[in-house]
Amino acid sequence: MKALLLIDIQNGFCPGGNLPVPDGDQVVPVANRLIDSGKYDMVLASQDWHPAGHGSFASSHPGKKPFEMGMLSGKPQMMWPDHCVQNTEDAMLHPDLNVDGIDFIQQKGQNPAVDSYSAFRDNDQAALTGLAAHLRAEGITQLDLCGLATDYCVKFSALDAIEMLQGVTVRFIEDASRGIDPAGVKAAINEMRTRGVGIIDSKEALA
Ligand code: VGL
Ligand code: ZN
Repeated sequence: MKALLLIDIQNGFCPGGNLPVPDGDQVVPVANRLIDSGKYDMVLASQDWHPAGHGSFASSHPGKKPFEMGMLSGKPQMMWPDHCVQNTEDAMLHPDLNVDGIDFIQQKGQNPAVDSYSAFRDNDQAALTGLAAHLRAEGITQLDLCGLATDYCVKFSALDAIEMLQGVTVRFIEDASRGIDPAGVKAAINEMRTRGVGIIDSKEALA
């Protein structure tokens, strides 16, 4: 059972969105080729889905500017611009993404007191989204991940998949992903590789 997990391919993380990842929209045609390939038994997507006034937003912390560090529930937290607020255009999956080919959407980031980069659990690791249980119940043996952003939500999802889905082969599809910070992307790929994530490109995934 092979599954494809598309991370946060949303307007908010594409050019014109509130937290744009450079060239974020360029993952869409690659993701569509993967979705349409017939190589996957199941296609899943995550969707960053914050309530207005979420605690990861700089605007929720008087005096804080976006991309500064702040604190959230006693822990260091990157202060993000307001993004992916529930039921806004910014939170919608990219309009060119083949959503008809997606079997399951996992929303995350609803708790205003904690951020959730991973599609599997909140950053404090307290609350699970239920995605791991769903994938286990489906009996998946291989999970390929890609999307936005490599240095945040893709990385944390891949590392959680390694930890929470024992025995499942986890692979990161590099050319179907983009990151916020080039140095962060390099470090994220090294960390994923060190922790047992396979680093591949879409050509290999489609082979
Ligand atoms: C993400 C920052 C804040 C992501 C989500 O999808 O990588 N990054 N929320
Ligand atoms: Zn977010």
